[in-house]
Amino acid sequence: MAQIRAEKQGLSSHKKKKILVPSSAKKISKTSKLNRKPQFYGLEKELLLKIHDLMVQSRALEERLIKIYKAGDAYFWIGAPGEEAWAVPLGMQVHKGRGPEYDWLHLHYRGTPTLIAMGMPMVDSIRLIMNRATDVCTGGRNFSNHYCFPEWNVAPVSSPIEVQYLQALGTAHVQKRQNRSKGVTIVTGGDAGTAEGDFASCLVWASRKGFELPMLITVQNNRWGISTNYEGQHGESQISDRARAFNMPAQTINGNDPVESYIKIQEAMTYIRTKRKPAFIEALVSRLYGHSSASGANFIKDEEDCLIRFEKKLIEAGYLKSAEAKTLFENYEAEAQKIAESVRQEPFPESSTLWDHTYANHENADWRNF
Ligand SMILES: Cc1ncc(C[n+]2csc(CCOP(=O)(O)OP(=O)(O)O)c2C)c(N)n1
Ligand SMILES: [Mg+2]
Repeated sequence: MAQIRAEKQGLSSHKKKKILVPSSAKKISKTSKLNRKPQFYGLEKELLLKIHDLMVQSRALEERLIKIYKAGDAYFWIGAPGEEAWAVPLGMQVHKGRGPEYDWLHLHYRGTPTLIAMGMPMVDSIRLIMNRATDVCTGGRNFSNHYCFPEWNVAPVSSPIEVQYLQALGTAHVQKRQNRSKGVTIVTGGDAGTAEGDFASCLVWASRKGFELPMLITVQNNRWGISTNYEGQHGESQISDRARAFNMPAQTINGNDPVESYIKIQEAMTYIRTKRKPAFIEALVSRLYGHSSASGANFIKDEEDCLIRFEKKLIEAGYLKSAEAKTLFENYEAEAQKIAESVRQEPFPESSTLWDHTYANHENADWRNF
């Protein structure tokens, strides 16, 4: 699929972005063994192919979610095609489990690649968008990409943007206080959302001297907030400049490059796990299908496609054949289609379950009980 799209787009028309060479990666590449290719900064072939596989799976799933919406089998789609090169390496480096000893995730509505990398089965995402009672995240009550996995410390995704930056302070605070493990808190969100006070409060509370919090604070900058573009909205040169003012290591990276993402996340995670202090990453990403179904969910051909970019590199390095990449996509696509057909037969939630898991004053929030 990615190849087909590459031909349609014409690879030469890709936006030229400056690729930052990871600082520690330079050192790694000097010691490269024979089976390592210098352009991958020491990452092994096996790891690269794993990243690619997860990116393909996530893309095939997201494109299926869009088809489900367009076929009338869902009310709304929002998701992450175009963020895989950032979000897959993130998910691969999560120490997953339940409780403060493990990493906590406060994701926004573009978390599919991270969860696929953590091992989420595609069916979970499909049941969620199709609002089936079998949806393990919300019982069929929320939008696509609004995940919730208590067993992996994945907090419920919130539709109001940016509130996750405050909620993340809570789990990071517990992790700091307990100081028993290397568990960290990860928070993600978009560029436009950084205009909200929650983002500023997060930087303030994460960085107080003597009580710095073990947090990876991230922003996925796709240069859009629905239909408002980045230009004209920011006085700062880079969003990461704001975090730097709070004395935390902060960088802006090419989130369309999974190698750069993997290495930079690894560096930041190591720092946070050992120092128990925050670090910040702004990842420059693409928005391949616009904001959501509200803006049509059509493919935007001017955006750089991280999957095509990565596949090209892997093929040039001799790690992957074009036909293999095509088959991989087709297999995931067929699997997702089959799952969607089967989920269509599953029941919607009963109206009697409407108030389950909602609370007011420690009681079930069904107003009819009050
Ligand atoms: C508090 C709040 N204000 C406004 C909205 C409407 N809204 C939904 S997404 C969005 C744009 C967010 O843009 P950005 O933070 O850059 O994330 P992106 O969608 O680009 O990934 C807005 C304004 C909302 N959901 N919540
Ligand atoms: Mg944005």
